[in-house]
Amino acid sequence: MHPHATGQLSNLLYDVALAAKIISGYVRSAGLVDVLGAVGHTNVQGEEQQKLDVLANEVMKQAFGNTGRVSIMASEEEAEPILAANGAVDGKYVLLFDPLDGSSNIDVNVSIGTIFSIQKRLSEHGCGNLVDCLQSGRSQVAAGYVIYGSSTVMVYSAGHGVHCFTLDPVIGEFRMTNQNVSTPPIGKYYSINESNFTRWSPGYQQVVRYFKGVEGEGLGKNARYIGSLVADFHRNLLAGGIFMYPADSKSPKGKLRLLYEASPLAYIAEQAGGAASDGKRPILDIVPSELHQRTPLVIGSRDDVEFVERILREANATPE
Ligand code: P6P
Repeated sequence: MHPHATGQLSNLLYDVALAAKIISGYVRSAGLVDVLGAVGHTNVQGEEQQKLDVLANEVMKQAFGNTGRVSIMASEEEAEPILAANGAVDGKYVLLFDPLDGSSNIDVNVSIGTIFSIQKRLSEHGCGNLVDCLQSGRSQVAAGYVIYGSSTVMVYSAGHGVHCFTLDPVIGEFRMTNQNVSTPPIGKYYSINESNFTRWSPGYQQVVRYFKGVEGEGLGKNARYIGSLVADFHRNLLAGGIFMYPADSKSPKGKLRLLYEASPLAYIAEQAGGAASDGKRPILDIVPSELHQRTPLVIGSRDDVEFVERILREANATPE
């Protein structure tokens, strides 16, 4: 497919796999070694940093900072982009990542995950810069996540379908366990934090009434909300479902981050035949203006996303 490929992207994905193995080791030994709990300060997001957050962030920086393949990185845990070390400023790629999403769940042994997005740098030579990081999700060359659940599974796409690899602890390698994942167009599940109901717009309240069967003939969906984005997304990707994190009166721009949460997962969703939107437009079409900007997120089964967008449009068209 790519006769001029140099192999750098393949090697970069192996770097992701290496980082995932190391982080998985820390996650699986949490509780046995002193990696649980908070570090006692907050990150750039204002969220209390967990020890594993810091560890996972350091692992990602180490795994990519010296390979010569990446020129600049952006992490949820870092206020500013991180330039590659050792003069690897000519790396072709930009890496954006959430080193450990869902970390509030770490101490209670709930699945968590690493999310990554790979872009090509725009500037030809010299150091990577912020502009290289602020590209729309549509230009990603690859993206994916690693879920540390009952097993450690790496899910990625490089534009030719979505593929899953499960870490085999016996040989210490990822082995393909699911090829060309296809998300059912209508899902079994809806995932949303219903304790925020009173803060949502009337449109989202109406959507959830439909999903619960309070309105209409009922859409026969089950509520599943783990509170760990990667875990909720992964279940919906495989079984069919929709995840929603609306903007609300507390988070007027939404809670989830565009560059290293919504965009990479939207890339995966679309590659698997699903969809991802901010409620109005495709996530992948959003051109970011800030590194840590947030977005509302509606993601998963294609027809479910279209249904939510329709209800939101109708609600906005109806005078309150
Ligand atoms: P809430 C975890 O903190 C996270 O960033 C995502 O993994 C998860 O989907 C979301 O926040 C949960 O947020 O407000 O429902 O607890």
